[in-house]
Amino acid sequence: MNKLLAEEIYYYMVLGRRFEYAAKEHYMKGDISGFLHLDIGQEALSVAAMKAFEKGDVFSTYREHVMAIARGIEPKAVMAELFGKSTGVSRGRGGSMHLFDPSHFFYGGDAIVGGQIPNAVGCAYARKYQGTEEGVMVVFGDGATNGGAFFESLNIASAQKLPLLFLCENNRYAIGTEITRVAPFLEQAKKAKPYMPTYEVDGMDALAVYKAVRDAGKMIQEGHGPIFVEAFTCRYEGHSMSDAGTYRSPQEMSICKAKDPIERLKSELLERFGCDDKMISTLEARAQKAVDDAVEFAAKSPEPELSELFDDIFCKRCANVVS
Ligand SMILES: Cc1ncc(C[n+]2csc(CCOP(=O)(O)OP(=O)(O)O)c2C)c(N)n1
Ligand SMILES: [Mg+2]
Repeated sequence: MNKLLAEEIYYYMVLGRRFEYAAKEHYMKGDISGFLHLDIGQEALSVAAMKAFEKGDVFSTYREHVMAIARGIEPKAVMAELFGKSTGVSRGRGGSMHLFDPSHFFYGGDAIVGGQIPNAVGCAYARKYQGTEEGVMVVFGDGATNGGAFFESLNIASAQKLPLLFLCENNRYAIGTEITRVAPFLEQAKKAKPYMPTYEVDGMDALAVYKAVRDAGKMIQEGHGPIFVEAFTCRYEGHSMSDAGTYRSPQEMSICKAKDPIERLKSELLERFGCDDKMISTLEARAQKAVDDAVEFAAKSPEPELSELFDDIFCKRCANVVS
């Protein structure tokens, strides 16, 4: 890791957090509707994983705004998508959970918990068949590892030696259900162990995440078959905007926040990479400007045309669709 890359990761983490707070504010003002799942607290994982896996295909969860931005999708296009505007990355048709941009090899955002995992398996199979080297990364939560599709995916990815990096973001909760109430252990990598090599990493440590994902990415690209990386992290906000998060105690949250990934990387930049306070302020100001510009762009952008309502759907003027 060099200084420039560490600074870039810091920039995207600050941008990601401020973007999410802006999204929260505009949700409360009524500019954003539908579901909104914030990534606040999990930025080390979202940013460092994307930076470490720059070339291949990425499939992710619905908690993906920061991943999409770190992947290179313009914050303006992401915010406009949350606002449901025609300038959004999915042309205002997907919203928060369906940020989709093939030009950045980023295929969502999936509202179905774990739905992205078999999709990624299919993509990895195609990539192997085509003989491309980059491989595929799929990001999913701890809760998604309890679904059948997850186990089927481990099985076939392993049997076919697919170039697939399974990245589990274990924030210990599926909405309000603590993972150990519905799984026999905290470490979900144990489920993957019979099928492939597994690694655990501190998901609050951006530099550690970067290294783990980069090493795992190289291994899948060298043809060793799938790999499972589990990153332990913490979401600071409720599951979505409709969750007050009352199932977690103030003590639990303060232990979590004491490991804040942005503060941690900031200390590393200052102490290990020789950054000064001025550089940190410059990065933070740039990040804030990107967020302000994104909000302004989204607010001023037009709504999709009513005439486009039936575009991109299988059913044209169906009887059961109100037009
Ligand atoms: C197949 C399916 N079942 C249930 C839901 C409802 N649901 C939405 S999010 C969620 C929790 C998922 O938790 P996890 O996979 O740990 O991801 P996190 O929200 O923690 O990032 C559930 C059960 C859904 N969207 N899809
Ligand atoms: Mg979870």
